[in-house]
Amino acid sequence: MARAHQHPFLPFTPPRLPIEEGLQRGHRFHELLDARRSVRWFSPDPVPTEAIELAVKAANTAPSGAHQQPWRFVATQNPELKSRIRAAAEEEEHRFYHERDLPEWHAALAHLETDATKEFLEIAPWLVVAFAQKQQNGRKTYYTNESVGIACGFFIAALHSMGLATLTHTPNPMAFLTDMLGRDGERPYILFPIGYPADDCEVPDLTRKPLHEALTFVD
Ligand code: IYR
Repeated sequence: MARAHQHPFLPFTPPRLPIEEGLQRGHRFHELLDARRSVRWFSPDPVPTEAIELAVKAANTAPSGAHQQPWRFVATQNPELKSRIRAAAEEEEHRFYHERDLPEWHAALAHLETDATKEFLEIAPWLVVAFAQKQQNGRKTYYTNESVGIACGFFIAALHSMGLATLTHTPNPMAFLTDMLGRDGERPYILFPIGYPADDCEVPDLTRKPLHEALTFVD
């Protein structure tokens, strides 16, 4: 079909997979993702820079509002910077756990046994912060949170595919990361400690909600 365009378009005709092969891949992909867990006990073993680059390359393929790609991933393995980030995060978390009156939130979290101590921020070899760009060169971005959220999902999946673990850590509030990482005008979205799980890593005994609670078909 010859469509008239005002902007450049390209043919997009990826090979169609046989149905069975597509389903097999879907099963394998689910199996891969189902083995992922959020980790709070990391090994200090180093992780190559290339793994971080690959995960951000995967994140950078995410769909975004108006294709504005309103994300910036800032990565560090600098021990001094990591310990400053830990100190600032723990200060916020101390207020969150011990000073703010948030009984319902605290009750909802109890089963994770989290507290204000965030030693993983120093132990994990990498910290990566995803920032959201509400503006780019003075112009508003659209669906910023959705776009950065999707990119972070791809990022997490890519890390997992490389055998790496992470945590979607959101110290509350986390504006201190904007200054510490020099990202003026960008909003910290998620702080990811990244590494291999520690040999004695444990995770809460959680189950995924059943498919029928996650999916509704409507005729
Ligand atoms: N930011 C705190 C609290 C916290 C909040 C949620 I929602 C969690 O799923 C887990 C923790 C912390 O990191 O401990």
